[in-house]
Amino acid sequence: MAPRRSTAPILLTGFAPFGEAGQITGINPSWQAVRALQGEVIEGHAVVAAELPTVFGVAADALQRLIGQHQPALVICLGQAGGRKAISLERVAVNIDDASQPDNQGQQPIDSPVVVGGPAAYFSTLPIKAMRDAIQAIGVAAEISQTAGTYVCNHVFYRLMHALAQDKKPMTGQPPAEVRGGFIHVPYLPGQGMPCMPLDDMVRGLRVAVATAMSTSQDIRRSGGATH
Ligand code: PCA
Repeated sequence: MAPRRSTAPILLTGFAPFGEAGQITGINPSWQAVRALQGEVIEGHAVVAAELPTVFGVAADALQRLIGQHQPALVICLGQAGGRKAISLERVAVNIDDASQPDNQGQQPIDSPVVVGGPAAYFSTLPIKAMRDAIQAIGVAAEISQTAGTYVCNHVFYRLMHALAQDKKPMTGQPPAEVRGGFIHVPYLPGQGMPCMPLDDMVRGLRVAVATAMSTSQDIRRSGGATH
């Protein structure tokens, strides 16, 4: 039986190391950060942390299985974004795979849809502005990002939002549970490359972001846009 909503866990995922930075250090900061919160109770909900393979298709299938298994109240997937200097709250997932490098199984899709016939894009259903402000308020760098790229992170983000959108369709006659979902990119850890952010800052930022997602029903309206 599915757990009651009030006790449903928070599902957080990170990715396996990939690419040059991953091969050199054997680390993906997204997994390090979510692993640190495994078992912690935030706003009355226990965190379940899981590592996804950095592989098109396989990662999204694994995520869908985890959602079915845990029936979470909230799902946030995280990934590494080398070159960024702040915790990035992603606004939108696009229906395109366009890989600039092979994934961990050597796949390199170019200009193919994530879901054939799916909508062009899905917006995050997280209160990203409130989350950004809450992270900044504890002194950790945070920003709104207008693109999660077109690699495995965007792929998983899109499949997450697609799955949650499908779940909303009434199939049982029961009122559908509104499960929020979204994606956060994190910078390199020290030693992986520059710019970087200490793990402790990432974990503190993530903790407050998750708490804000659980406690904020209506996002705030303050600009998160770039000027170009
Ligand atoms: N970052 C990659 C995939 C896995 C990860 O951690 C991305 O941004 O697509």
